[in-house]
Amino acid sequence: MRITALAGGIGGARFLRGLRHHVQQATSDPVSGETAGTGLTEITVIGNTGDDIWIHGLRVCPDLDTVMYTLGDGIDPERGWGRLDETFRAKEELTAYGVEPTWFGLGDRDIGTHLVRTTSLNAGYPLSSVTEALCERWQPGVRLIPMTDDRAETHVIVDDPDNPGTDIALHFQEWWIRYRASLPARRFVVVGIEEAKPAPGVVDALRNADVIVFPPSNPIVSISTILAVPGIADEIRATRAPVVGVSPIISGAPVRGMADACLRASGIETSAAAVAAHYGARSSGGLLDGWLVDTSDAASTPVIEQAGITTRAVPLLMTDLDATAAMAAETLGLASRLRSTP
Ligand code: FO1
Repeated sequence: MRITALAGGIGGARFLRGLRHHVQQATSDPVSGETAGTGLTEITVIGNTGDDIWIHGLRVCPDLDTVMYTLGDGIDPERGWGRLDETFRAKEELTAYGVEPTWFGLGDRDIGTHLVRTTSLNAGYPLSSVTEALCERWQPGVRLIPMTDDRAETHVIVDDPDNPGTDIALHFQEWWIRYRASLPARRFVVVGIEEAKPAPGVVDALRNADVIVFPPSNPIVSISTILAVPGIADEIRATRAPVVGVSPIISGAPVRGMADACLRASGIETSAAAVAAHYGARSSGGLLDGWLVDTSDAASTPVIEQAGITTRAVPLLMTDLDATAAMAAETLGLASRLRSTP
């Protein structure tokens, strides 16, 4: 059984940990229902690279690292990003020298990952090969592939705080970390996305999946950025696999992060139904066959179903591993029902 998931950072990584746990626990195949042992269930994760940034000459890939560290048990669980037992001595030294950016939390252990990645990239290895090599250490239990090996960097167009009335482009990380997404974003621009190609393995993972999952990642700067890589959305529209998404919005608000600021900038209401509509129903040219909303949003089920997306209201708060494993079970259960209905 092949499961392919698109993923951004913290929310997506937490969901994937539950998905992996559920699949490992399943006595029978989670989608086909065949008894265990009749076929290993593989999980392929297509990771967002729009958040990637050069910091002090190092290539930092926040969403890839968050998935790798979370599934490899190296993540700082409180922050949700960066390394467990982290120190920031190098950052303190850089700040003492007055070297910008001082707003980016670059941890000493994390620098180890960025040094290996940067050295490998400079030696000519593509990001997908470098990610595979880094995962050799972390053994995340999934195959993690960047959405593209090409440059595709999310920038945010905002009103210049130092010169109101003129637009400037900030790297997503500066908008997200330095300004906490407080500067109203006019729009997002993923620099280089038009020329980007799906990384090796991405098309195959979509074309040959038995189920495709959109975890509760940021729908704009994570999932939609992956979908913006030419070819990826079309592969999802054409695949035989059921496509099931999990709402990142519960009772009109994101549980963590600032997805509402991103949705607002894109003119999308912050609701489970609006995010489903943003992805669209595959039966009418969009991407989703199924959608999970939290029980608190059960009332929105009829309007989403009317749009052609089979919807289930289940608990979506990722409070612990059992909760996220239960969400994963509901996701695969819905996919299974969608597979068996013509
Ligand atoms: N997020 C913050 O809120 N503050 C930081 O200083 C910060 C540093 C950082 C370093 C490495 C990394 O992989 C992630 C980091 N993040 C930080 C999180 C990051 O901005 C977000 O996880 C994603 O880019 C959005 O999903």
